[in-house]
Amino acid sequence: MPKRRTSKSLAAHREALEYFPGGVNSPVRAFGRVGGNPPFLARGKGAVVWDLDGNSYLDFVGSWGPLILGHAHPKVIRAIESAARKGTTFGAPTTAETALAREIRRRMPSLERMRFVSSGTEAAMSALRLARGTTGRPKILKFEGCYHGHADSLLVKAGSGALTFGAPDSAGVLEDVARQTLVAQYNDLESAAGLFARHGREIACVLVEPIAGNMGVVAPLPEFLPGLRALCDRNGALLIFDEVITGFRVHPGGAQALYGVRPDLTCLGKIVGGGLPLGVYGGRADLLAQISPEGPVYQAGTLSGNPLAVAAGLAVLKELTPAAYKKLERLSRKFGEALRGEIEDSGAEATLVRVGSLLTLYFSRGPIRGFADVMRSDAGRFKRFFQGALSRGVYLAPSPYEACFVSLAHGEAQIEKAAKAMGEALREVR
Ligand code: KE4
Repeated sequence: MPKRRTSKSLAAHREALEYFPGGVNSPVRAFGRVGGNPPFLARGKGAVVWDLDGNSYLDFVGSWGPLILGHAHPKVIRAIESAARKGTTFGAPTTAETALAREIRRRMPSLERMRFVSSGTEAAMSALRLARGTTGRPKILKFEGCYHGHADSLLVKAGSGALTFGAPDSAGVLEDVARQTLVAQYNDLESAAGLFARHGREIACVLVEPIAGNMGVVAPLPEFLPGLRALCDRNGALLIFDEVITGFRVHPGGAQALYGVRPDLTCLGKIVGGGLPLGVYGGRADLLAQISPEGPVYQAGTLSGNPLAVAAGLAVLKELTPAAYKKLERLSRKFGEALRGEIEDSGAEATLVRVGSLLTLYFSRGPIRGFADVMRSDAGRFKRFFQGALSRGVYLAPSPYEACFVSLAHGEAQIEKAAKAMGEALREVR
């Protein structure tokens, strides 16, 4: 394999380390899970990114999900330019925000009313506050391996076996806060039912990624999401779908449309901002009426509903036509089939999980149903596989516990080339 030139990225990382922890502005970018120094990216176009040293890569990170149309889509760039010429932010209402809300609700009717924020973290933390504020209950129930941004209540890991309460998963998160977060096992209704049996009347909400994307991709078992809906209804708790990854990706109406389960509240991010900072939380009108200034639950944001992010989001949603989803599924299926062929030919002990254009390759036998299965996969082999793919010009998510994303900008030839390169990398780590 030709050795990648890396001197400019190395120098850039060295300087960035003087300013930022890990030299990065979000931890996973530091390549801690895969070793080596991260390429500093300089430009992206379509499915390709270039680093400072001029190396090009087929990009399957897509900025962790927003870039369903690929990098620098001309219609998105034009929409941002045109909005910017009128001013970048007002801190006042604009009709563009209403237009985006109209488009969101047309696709996801469970968002009867909503509020724009600037990140998925803000969306999730605001939805939690709304759930607690409207139910008057202190506890929340999440699932091990699911990630919902970095609000204190959500940086909580499963307590030790006996403990049903969460334990802090980060320094700085108070025990008292973590204790209000209950942690169940994904795809295990019994574990959620058990926590409701012990804490039922204290649980304000269940917060779940309807398709897990932050322990790697894990699909919901058929009875899981309907079962959570029933558990919440029986116990007077709210069901919150975190569709920051899945919203507008796995179906025009998100995972809630794909699986036919209507949550009380939904969190959105990534695609909805078209690659600019925008998050959304929304749902039942009676709940949103409790949000300030109409109700007692406070939430605010200087750049909420920012005109540039709203313009970019509108431009992306406009391109997500039924034909676009058909094309995305065809490309993603082709990629999945090619990768499964490479796994078979290589004889590697590996399992590919694909849900739509979300994929993760696990270095273990399947099935991959939840956190325990994921933890059995070989992170060391993933690390070598990742580096092998990168050296062959394929930029995968730099962690075994993340999703890779196919975009509408990926061409058939690029998909084939990537699968072949990943097959070669597989054979090196068999
Ligand atoms: P942000 O605050 O990063 O916009 O969104 C938080 C979030 C909420 N919910 C889900 C399901 C998410 O996946 C995320 C963020 N995803 C991560 C990686 N999977 C973003 C990448 C990063 O942290 O740098």
